[in-house]
Amino acid sequence: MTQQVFTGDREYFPGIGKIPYEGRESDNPLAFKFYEPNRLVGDKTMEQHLRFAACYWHTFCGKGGDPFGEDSRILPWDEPGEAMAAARARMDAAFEFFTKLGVPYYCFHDRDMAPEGTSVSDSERKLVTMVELASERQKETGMKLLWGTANLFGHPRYINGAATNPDFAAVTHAAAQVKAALDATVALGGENYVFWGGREGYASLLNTDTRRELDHLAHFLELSRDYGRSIGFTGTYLIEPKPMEPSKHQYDFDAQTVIGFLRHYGLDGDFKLNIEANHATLAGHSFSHELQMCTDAGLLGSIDANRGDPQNGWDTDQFPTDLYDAIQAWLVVLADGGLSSGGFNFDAKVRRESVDLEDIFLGHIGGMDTFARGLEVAWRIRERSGLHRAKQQRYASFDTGEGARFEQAKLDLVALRDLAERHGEPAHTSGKQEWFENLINQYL
Ligand code: XUL
Ligand code: CO
Repeated sequence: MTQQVFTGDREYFPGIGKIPYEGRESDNPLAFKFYEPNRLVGDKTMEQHLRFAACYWHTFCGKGGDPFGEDSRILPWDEPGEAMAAARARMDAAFEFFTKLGVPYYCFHDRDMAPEGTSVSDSERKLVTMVELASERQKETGMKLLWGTANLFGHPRYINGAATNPDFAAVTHAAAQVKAALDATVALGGENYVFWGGREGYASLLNTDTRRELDHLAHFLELSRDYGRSIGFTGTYLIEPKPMEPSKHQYDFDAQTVIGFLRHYGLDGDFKLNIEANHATLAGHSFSHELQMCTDAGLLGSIDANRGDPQNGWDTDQFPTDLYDAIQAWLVVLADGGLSSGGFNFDAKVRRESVDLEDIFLGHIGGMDTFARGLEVAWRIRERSGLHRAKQQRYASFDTGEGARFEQAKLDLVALRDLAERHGEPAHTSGKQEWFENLINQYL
Protein backbone atom coordinates (compact mmCIF):
# COMPACT_ATOMS: atom_id res chain seq x y z
CA MET A 1 0.00 0.00 0.00
CA THR A 2 1.32 3.46 -0.87
CA GLN A 3 1.26 5.68 2.19
CA GLN A 4 0.67 9.39 1.47
CA VAL A 5 3.97 11.11 2.17
CA PHE A 6 3.94 14.37 0.26
CA THR A 7 3.15 17.83 1.50
CA GLY A 8 2.54 19.92 -1.66
CA ASP A 9 -0.35 19.89 -4.15
CA ARG A 10 1.14 17.29 -6.40
CA GLU A 11 2.82 13.91 -5.92
CA TYR A 12 6.09 13.84 -7.88
CA PHE A 13 6.97 10.21 -7.30
CA PRO A 14 3.65 8.37 -7.70
CA GLY A 15 3.79 4.66 -7.11
CA ILE A 16 6.72 4.98 -4.71
CA GLY A 17 5.83 4.91 -1.03
CA LYS A 18 8.00 5.06 2.06
CA ILE A 19 11.06 2.90 1.36
CA PRO A 20 10.83 -0.13 3.67
CA TYR A 21 13.56 -2.32 5.12
CA GLU A 22 13.09 -5.83 3.71
CA GLY A 23 16.44 -7.51 4.36
CA ARG A 24 19.00 -9.00 2.00
CA GLU A 25 16.71 -11.73 0.67
CA SER A 26 14.32 -9.12 -0.78
CA ASP A 27 14.24 -8.68 -4.55
CA ASN A 28 12.41 -5.36 -4.30
CA PRO A 29 14.79 -2.72 -5.73
CA LEU A 30 12.93 -0.01 -3.80
CA ALA A 31 13.66 -1.55 -0.38
CA PHE A 32 16.63 -1.41 1.97
CA LYS A 33 18.56 -4.64 2.29
CA PHE A 34 20.78 -3.52 5.19
CA TYR A 35 19.66 -0.12 6.48
CA GLU A 36 17.24 -0.74 9.31
CA PRO A 37 16.94 2.63 11.07
CA ASN A 38 15.99 1.26 14.50
CA ARG A 39 18.45 -1.60 14.60
CA LEU A 40 20.97 -1.25 17.41
CA VAL A 41 24.67 -1.33 16.60
CA GLY A 42 26.34 -1.09 20.01
CA ASP A 43 24.49 1.50 22.06
CA LYS A 44 23.11 3.54 19.13
CA THR A 45 20.61 2.81 16.40
CA MET A 46 21.70 2.77 12.77
CA GLU A 47 19.82 6.01 12.25
CA GLN A 48 21.75 7.67 15.10
CA HIS A 49 25.12 6.43 13.85
CA LEU A 50 24.56 7.25 10.19
CA ARG A 51 22.72 10.59 10.27
CA PHE A 52 22.06 10.39 6.52
CA ALA A 53 21.41 13.49 4.44
CA ALA A 54 20.27 13.97 0.84
CA CYS A 55 21.52 16.96 -1.12
CA TYR A 56 19.39 19.45 -2.96
CA TRP A 57 21.79 20.23 -5.82
CA HIS A 58 22.50 16.95 -7.64
CA THR A 59 19.17 15.37 -6.84
CA PHE A 60 16.77 18.21 -7.63
CA CYS A 61 18.80 20.58 -9.82
CA GLY A 62 21.01 18.15 -11.76
CA LYS A 63 19.65 17.35 -15.21
CA GLY A 64 22.38 15.14 -16.61
CA GLY A 65 24.10 17.71 -18.85
CA ASP A 66 27.85 17.36 -19.34
CA PRO A 67 30.45 19.44 -21.25
CA PHE A 68 29.62 17.45 -24.40
CA GLY A 69 25.87 17.12 -24.22
CA GLU A 70 22.60 18.73 -23.27
CA ASP A 71 20.46 17.86 -20.29
CA SER A 72 19.23 14.30 -20.45
CA ARG A 73 16.64 14.27 -17.64
CA ILE A 74 13.29 16.03 -17.59
CA LEU A 75 12.42 17.21 -14.08
CA PRO A 76 8.66 17.57 -13.57
CA TRP A 77 9.26 20.21 -10.89
CA ASP A 78 10.76 22.49 -13.58
CA GLU A 79 7.43 22.56 -15.45
CA PRO A 80 6.15 25.85 -13.99
CA GLY A 81 8.90 27.62 -15.98
CA GLU A 82 8.92 30.85 -13.93
CA ALA A 83 11.89 30.66 -11.53
CA MET A 84 10.15 31.15 -8.16
CA ALA A 85 7.22 28.87 -9.09
CA ALA A 86 9.74 26.21 -10.14
CA ALA A 87 11.62 26.72 -6.85
CA ARG A 88 8.40 26.03 -4.91
CA ALA A 89 7.65 22.93 -6.98
CA ARG A 90 11.23 21.75 -6.50
CA MET A 91 10.88 22.14 -2.76
CA ASP A 92 7.69 20.08 -2.74
CA ALA A 93 9.42 17.36 -4.75
CA ALA A 94 12.47 17.49 -2.48
CA PHE A 95 10.52 17.07 0.76
CA GLU A 96 8.41 14.30 -0.79
CA PHE A 97 11.62 12.52 -1.77
CA PHE A 98 13.35 13.03 1.61
CA THR A 99 10.32 11.71 3.47
CA LYS A 100 9.76 8.70 1.24
CA LEU A 101 13.45 7.78 1.38
CA GLY A 102 13.58 8.17 5.16
CA VAL A 103 16.69 10.35 5.48
CA PRO A 104 16.51 12.55 8.58
CA TYR A 105 18.62 15.39 7.10
CA TYR A 106 19.15 17.44 3.95
CA CYS A 107 21.74 20.00 2.72
CA PHE A 108 21.43 22.89 0.27
CA HIS A 109 23.19 25.82 -1.45
CA ASP A 110 21.37 29.17 -1.47
CA ARG A 111 20.97 29.02 -5.28
CA ASP A 112 19.58 25.45 -5.25
CA MET A 113 16.69 26.60 -3.11
CA ALA A 114 16.02 30.04 -4.60
CA PRO A 115 17.07 31.64 -7.88
CA GLU A 116 19.53 34.54 -8.12
CA GLY A 117 17.65 37.87 -8.14
CA THR A 118 18.25 41.10 -10.02
CA SER A 119 20.14 42.68 -7.10
CA VAL A 120 21.60 41.69 -3.72
CA SER A 121 18.33 42.58 -1.95
CA ASP A 122 16.20 40.81 -4.55
CA SER A 123 18.30 37.63 -4.14
CA GLU A 124 17.94 37.95 -0.35
CA ARG A 125 14.16 38.35 -0.60
CA LYS A 126 13.82 35.31 -2.84
CA LEU A 127 15.87 33.18 -0.48
CA VAL A 128 13.91 34.35 2.57
CA THR A 129 10.65 33.43 0.82
CA MET A 130 11.90 29.92 0.08
CA VAL A 131 13.37 29.51 3.58
CA GLU A 132 9.94 30.30 5.06
CA LEU A 133 8.44 27.51 2.96
CA ALA A 134 11.29 25.13 3.88
CA SER A 135 10.71 25.90 7.53
CA GLU A 136 7.02 24.90 7.17
CA ARG A 137 7.98 21.74 5.29
CA GLN A 138 10.50 20.84 8.02
CA LYS A 139 7.76 21.17 10.65
CA GLU A 140 5.32 19.06 8.61
CA THR A 141 7.81 16.28 7.88
CA GLY A 142 10.26 16.33 10.82
CA MET A 143 13.17 16.82 8.39
CA LYS A 144 16.26 18.59 9.75
CA LEU A 145 19.01 20.60 8.08
CA LEU A 146 22.50 19.07 8.33
CA TRP A 147 24.12 22.08 6.68
CA GLY A 148 23.59 25.06 4.47
CA THR A 149 26.09 26.74 2.18
CA ALA A 150 26.44 29.47 -0.44
CA ASN A 151 27.16 28.77 -4.08
CA LEU A 152 30.24 30.96 -4.62
CA PHE A 153 31.35 29.25 -7.82
CA GLY A 154 28.48 29.25 -10.35
CA HIS A 155 28.00 32.95 -11.17
CA PRO A 156 30.47 34.53 -13.66
CA ARG A 157 31.29 37.26 -11.10
CA TYR A 158 33.37 34.56 -9.38
CA ILE A 159 35.48 33.61 -12.41
CA ASN A 160 38.60 34.85 -10.57
CA GLY A 161 37.57 33.55 -7.16
CA ALA A 162 35.08 34.50 -4.44
CA ALA A 163 36.79 35.36 -1.12
CA THR A 164 40.14 35.18 -2.94
CA ASN A 165 39.11 37.30 -5.94
CA PRO A 166 41.69 40.01 -6.71
CA ASP A 167 38.75 42.42 -7.18
CA PHE A 168 37.35 43.62 -3.83
CA ALA A 169 33.90 44.16 -5.41
CA ALA A 170 33.58 40.41 -6.04
CA VAL A 171 34.60 39.70 -2.43
CA THR A 172 31.77 41.92 -1.20
CA HIS A 173 29.26 39.91 -3.26
CA ALA A 174 30.60 36.66 -1.81
CA ALA A 175 30.12 38.19 1.66
CA ALA A 176 26.54 39.18 0.84
CA GLN A 177 25.78 35.61 -0.24
CA VAL A 178 27.39 34.02 2.83
CA LYS A 179 25.52 36.43 5.12
CA ALA A 180 22.18 35.45 3.54
CA ALA A 181 23.06 31.74 3.55
CA LEU A 182 24.00 31.94 7.25
CA ASP A 183 20.69 33.70 7.98
CA ALA A 184 18.93 30.86 6.12
CA THR A 185 20.91 28.15 7.92
CA VAL A 186 20.11 29.62 11.33
CA ALA A 187 16.41 30.08 10.43
CA LEU A 188 16.25 26.38 9.49
CA GLY A 189 18.12 25.14 12.59
CA GLY A 190 21.12 23.95 10.54
CA GLU A 191 23.63 21.97 12.60
CA ASN A 192 26.63 22.94 10.45
CA TYR A 193 27.60 25.47 7.78
CA VAL A 194 29.91 24.48 4.89
CA PHE A 195 32.52 26.40 2.89
CA TRP A 196 33.65 24.68 -0.28
CA GLY A 197 35.99 26.90 -2.26
CA GLY A 198 35.63 25.70 -5.83
CA ARG A 199 36.97 28.99 -7.23
CA GLU A 200 39.32 29.69 -4.29
CA GLY A 201 42.52 28.79 -6.07
CA TYR A 202 44.51 29.80 -9.09
CA ALA A 203 45.38 28.78 -12.63
CA SER A 204 48.70 30.63 -12.99
CA LEU A 205 51.21 31.88 -10.44
CA LEU A 206 52.28 34.51 -12.97
CA ASN A 207 49.13 36.55 -12.27
CA THR A 208 48.38 35.48 -8.68
CA ASP A 209 49.51 36.78 -5.28
CA THR A 210 48.80 33.58 -3.32
CA ARG A 211 49.88 35.02 0.02
CA ARG A 212 47.44 37.91 -0.22
CA GLU A 213 44.64 35.64 -1.43
CA LEU A 214 45.13 33.22 1.47
CA ASP A 215 45.10 36.11 3.97
CA HIS A 216 41.86 37.32 2.39
CA LEU A 217 40.32 33.85 2.59
CA ALA A 218 41.20 33.54 6.29
CA HIS A 219 39.82 36.99 7.07
CA PHE A 220 36.65 36.24 5.12
CA LEU A 221 36.17 33.08 7.19
CA GLU A 222 36.74 35.02 10.43
CA LEU A 223 34.11 37.59 9.46
CA SER A 224 31.65 34.85 8.46
CA ARG A 225 32.24 33.01 11.73
CA ASP A 226 31.70 36.18 13.75
CA TYR A 227 28.53 37.09 11.88
CA GLY A 228 27.13 33.56 12.30
CA ARG A 229 27.84 33.58 16.03
CA SER A 230 26.25 37.05 16.33
CA ILE A 231 22.94 35.74 14.93
CA GLY A 232 22.96 32.66 17.18
CA PHE A 233 24.65 29.97 15.07
CA THR A 234 26.09 27.52 17.60
CA GLY A 235 26.90 24.74 15.13
CA THR A 236 30.17 23.83 13.44
CA TYR A 237 31.70 25.60 10.46
CA LEU A 238 33.11 23.13 7.97
CA ILE A 239 35.71 23.48 5.23
CA GLU A 240 35.43 20.92 2.44
CA PRO A 241 38.83 20.14 0.88
CA LYS A 242 39.22 19.45 -2.83
CA PRO A 243 42.49 19.70 -4.76
CA MET A 244 41.18 20.91 -8.14
CA GLU A 245 38.12 21.18 -10.40
CA PRO A 246 36.93 23.76 -11.21
CA SER A 247 40.17 25.62 -10.25
CA LYS A 248 43.46 24.17 -11.38
CA HIS A 249 44.91 24.40 -7.88
CA GLN A 250 42.47 24.92 -5.02
CA TYR A 251 43.79 26.32 -1.75
CA ASP A 252 41.87 23.76 0.35
CA PHE A 253 43.79 20.98 -1.40
CA ASP A 254 43.36 18.13 1.10
CA ALA A 255 42.76 17.49 4.80
CA GLN A 256 46.31 18.17 5.96
CA THR A 257 46.51 21.40 3.95
CA VAL A 258 43.25 22.63 5.47
CA ILE A 259 44.27 21.59 8.99
CA GLY A 260 47.55 23.53 8.59
CA PHE A 261 45.64 26.57 7.24
CA LEU A 262 43.11 26.54 10.09
CA ARG A 263 45.86 26.28 12.70
CA HIS A 264 48.01 28.94 11.04
CA TYR A 265 45.15 31.44 11.10
CA GLY A 266 43.80 30.37 14.52
CA LEU A 267 40.47 29.13 13.09
CA ASP A 268 40.61 25.55 14.41
CA GLY A 269 38.38 26.34 17.40
CA ASP A 270 35.31 26.97 15.19
CA PHE A 271 36.05 25.17 11.94
CA LYS A 272 36.28 21.46 11.22
CA LEU A 273 36.40 19.51 7.95
CA ASN A 274 33.80 18.02 5.67
CA ILE A 275 35.51 15.12 3.91
CA GLU A 276 34.25 14.02 0.50
CA ALA A 277 35.34 10.61 -0.76
CA ASN A 278 35.80 11.63 -4.42
CA HIS A 279 37.79 14.72 -3.41
CA ALA A 280 40.14 12.44 -1.45
CA THR A 281 40.82 10.31 -4.52
CA LEU A 282 41.39 13.42 -6.66
CA ALA A 283 44.07 14.48 -4.14
CA GLY A 284 45.76 11.09 -4.53
CA HIS A 285 44.56 9.84 -1.14
CA SER A 286 42.11 7.25 0.04
CA PHE A 287 38.84 8.32 1.69
CA SER A 288 39.95 6.71 4.97
CA HIS A 289 43.32 8.54 4.86
CA GLU A 290 41.55 11.90 4.74
CA LEU A 291 39.25 10.88 7.59
CA GLN A 292 42.21 9.67 9.64
CA MET A 293 44.10 12.97 9.21
CA CYS A 294 41.01 14.79 10.52
CA THR A 295 40.44 12.53 13.51
CA ASP A 296 44.14 12.74 14.45
CA ALA A 297 43.72 16.52 14.57
CA GLY A 298 40.37 16.33 16.39
CA LEU A 299 38.80 18.10 13.41
CA LEU A 300 36.49 15.61 11.68
CA GLY A 301 33.19 17.40 11.14
CA SER A 302 31.10 15.63 8.51
CA ILE A 303 31.21 13.47 5.39
CA ASP A 304 30.13 13.92 1.77
CA ALA A 305 29.52 10.34 0.71
CA ASN A 306 30.17 9.41 -2.91
CA ARG A 307 32.86 7.74 -5.02
CA GLY A 308 34.98 8.44 -8.08
CA ASP A 309 35.81 6.12 -10.91
CA PRO A 310 39.16 4.33 -10.68
CA GLN A 311 39.73 4.69 -14.44
CA ASN A 312 39.46 8.45 -14.66
CA GLY A 313 40.55 11.52 -12.79
CA TRP A 314 37.57 13.79 -12.35
CA ASP A 315 34.80 14.25 -9.85
CA THR A 316 32.24 11.72 -11.08
CA ASP A 317 30.25 11.96 -7.80
CA GLN A 318 28.85 8.44 -8.12
CA PHE A 319 26.77 6.89 -5.38
CA PRO A 320 29.00 4.93 -3.00
CA THR A 321 28.74 1.17 -3.40
CA ASP A 322 32.25 0.09 -2.45
CA LEU A 323 31.90 -1.85 0.77
CA TYR A 324 35.66 -2.03 1.43
CA ASP A 325 35.85 1.76 1.36
CA ALA A 326 32.84 2.09 3.64
CA ILE A 327 34.27 -0.39 6.17
CA GLN A 328 37.63 1.35 6.24
CA ALA A 329 35.94 4.73 6.63
CA TRP A 330 33.85 3.40 9.49
CA LEU A 331 36.89 1.91 11.24
CA VAL A 332 38.34 5.45 11.42
CA VAL A 333 35.07 7.13 12.40
CA LEU A 334 34.21 4.57 15.10
CA ALA A 335 37.70 4.87 16.62
CA ASP A 336 36.93 8.60 16.91
CA GLY A 337 33.65 7.92 18.77
CA GLY A 338 31.30 8.51 15.80
CA LEU A 339 30.24 11.57 13.85
CA SER A 340 28.73 13.79 16.60
CA SER A 341 27.09 16.76 14.80
CA GLY A 342 28.14 15.63 11.30
CA GLY A 343 26.43 13.13 9.03
CA PHE A 344 26.69 11.21 5.77
CA ASN A 345 25.51 13.57 3.05
CA PHE A 346 25.08 11.99 -0.38
CA ASP A 347 26.90 14.49 -2.57
CA ALA A 348 26.26 12.08 -5.42
CA LYS A 349 24.39 12.07 -8.69
CA VAL A 350 22.84 9.45 -10.91
CA ARG A 351 24.47 8.94 -14.31
CA ARG A 352 23.55 11.01 -17.35
CA GLU A 353 21.99 7.90 -18.82
CA SER A 354 19.90 7.19 -15.67
CA VAL A 355 16.85 9.05 -16.86
CA ASP A 356 14.07 7.43 -14.81
CA LEU A 357 12.87 9.44 -11.82
CA GLU A 358 13.09 6.34 -9.62
CA ASP A 359 16.86 6.18 -10.28
CA ILE A 360 17.49 8.83 -7.63
CA PHE A 361 15.83 6.48 -5.11
CA LEU A 362 17.93 3.55 -6.30
CA GLY A 363 21.16 5.54 -5.95
CA HIS A 364 20.38 6.63 -2.40
CA ILE A 365 19.13 3.19 -1.33
CA GLY A 366 22.39 1.63 -2.54
CA GLY A 367 24.49 4.28 -0.77
CA MET A 368 22.57 3.96 2.49
CA ASP A 369 22.82 0.16 2.42
CA THR A 370 26.56 0.38 1.73
CA PHE A 371 27.24 2.57 4.77
CA ALA A 372 24.81 0.61 6.97
CA ARG A 373 26.52 -2.65 6.12
CA GLY A 374 29.94 -1.01 6.42
CA LEU A 375 29.00 0.13 9.92
CA GLU A 376 27.98 -3.37 11.01
CA VAL A 377 31.10 -5.01 9.62
CA ALA A 378 33.44 -2.37 11.07
CA TRP A 379 31.69 -2.68 14.44
CA ARG A 380 32.23 -6.46 14.45
CA ILE A 381 35.87 -6.06 13.43
CA ARG A 382 36.42 -3.66 16.32
CA GLU A 383 34.60 -5.86 18.83
CA ARG A 384 35.93 -9.26 17.88
CA SER A 385 38.98 -9.28 15.65
CA GLY A 386 41.82 -8.05 17.82
CA LEU A 387 42.77 -5.53 15.07
CA HIS A 388 42.92 -2.65 17.51
CA ARG A 389 45.12 -4.59 19.96
CA ALA A 390 47.42 -5.78 17.18
CA LYS A 391 47.83 -2.20 15.93
CA GLN A 392 48.66 -0.97 19.45
CA GLN A 393 51.08 -3.83 19.92
CA ARG A 394 53.23 -2.56 17.03
CA TYR A 395 54.03 0.48 19.19
CA ALA A 396 54.58 -1.43 22.47
CA SER A 397 58.25 -0.39 22.59
CA PHE A 398 57.07 3.17 23.36
CA ASP A 399 54.83 2.06 26.25
CA THR A 400 57.55 1.46 28.84
CA GLY A 401 61.25 2.09 29.49
CA GLU A 402 63.31 4.33 27.22
CA GLY A 403 60.61 4.41 24.51
CA ALA A 404 58.14 5.92 26.99
CA ARG A 405 60.81 8.44 28.05
CA PHE A 406 61.22 9.40 24.36
CA GLU A 407 57.46 10.06 24.07
CA GLN A 408 57.64 12.17 27.23
CA ALA A 409 60.42 14.22 25.55
CA LYS A 410 62.92 13.19 28.23
CA LEU A 411 65.69 12.04 25.87
CA ASP A 412 67.89 14.17 23.62
CA LEU A 413 69.46 13.17 20.32
CA VAL A 414 72.75 12.15 21.94
CA ALA A 415 70.89 9.87 24.38
CA LEU A 416 69.14 8.24 21.41
CA ARG A 417 72.50 7.72 19.73
CA ASP A 418 73.89 6.02 22.84
CA LEU A 419 70.82 3.76 23.05
CA ALA A 420 71.29 2.78 19.40
CA GLU A 421 74.81 1.66 20.16
CA ARG A 422 73.70 -0.23 23.27
CA HIS A 423 70.74 -2.00 21.55
CA GLY A 424 72.56 -2.98 18.39
CA GLU A 425 70.56 -3.71 15.19
CA PRO A 426 66.75 -3.72 15.72
CA ALA A 427 64.91 -6.96 14.97
CA HIS A 428 63.14 -7.08 11.58
CA THR A 429 59.52 -7.29 12.67
CA SER A 430 56.70 -8.11 10.27
CA GLY A 431 54.14 -5.36 9.69
CA LYS A 432 51.55 -8.15 9.13
CA GLN A 433 49.69 -6.09 6.52
CA GLU A 434 48.27 -9.26 4.93
CA TRP A 435 46.85 -10.41 8.27
CA PHE A 436 45.21 -7.01 8.83
CA GLU A 437 43.78 -6.96 5.29
CA ASN A 438 42.42 -10.49 5.51
CA LEU A 439 40.36 -9.53 8.57
CA ILE A 440 38.08 -7.40 6.43
CA ASN A 441 37.09 -10.32 4.19
CA GLN A 442 36.71 -12.57 7.22
CA TYR A 443 34.17 -10.26 8.84
CA LEU A 444 32.19 -9.36 5.70
C1 XUL B 1 31.79 20.09 -5.25
C2 XUL B 1 31.17 19.80 -3.93
C3 XUL B 1 30.15 20.78 -3.44
C4 XUL B 1 30.17 20.99 -1.96
C5 XUL B 1 29.23 22.06 -1.48
O1 XUL B 1 32.71 19.15 -5.66
O2 XUL B 1 31.44 18.79 -3.35
O3 XUL B 1 28.90 20.35 -3.85
O4 XUL B 1 29.86 19.81 -1.27
O5 XUL B 1 29.43 23.27 -2.10
CO1 CO C 1 30.75 17.93 -1.57
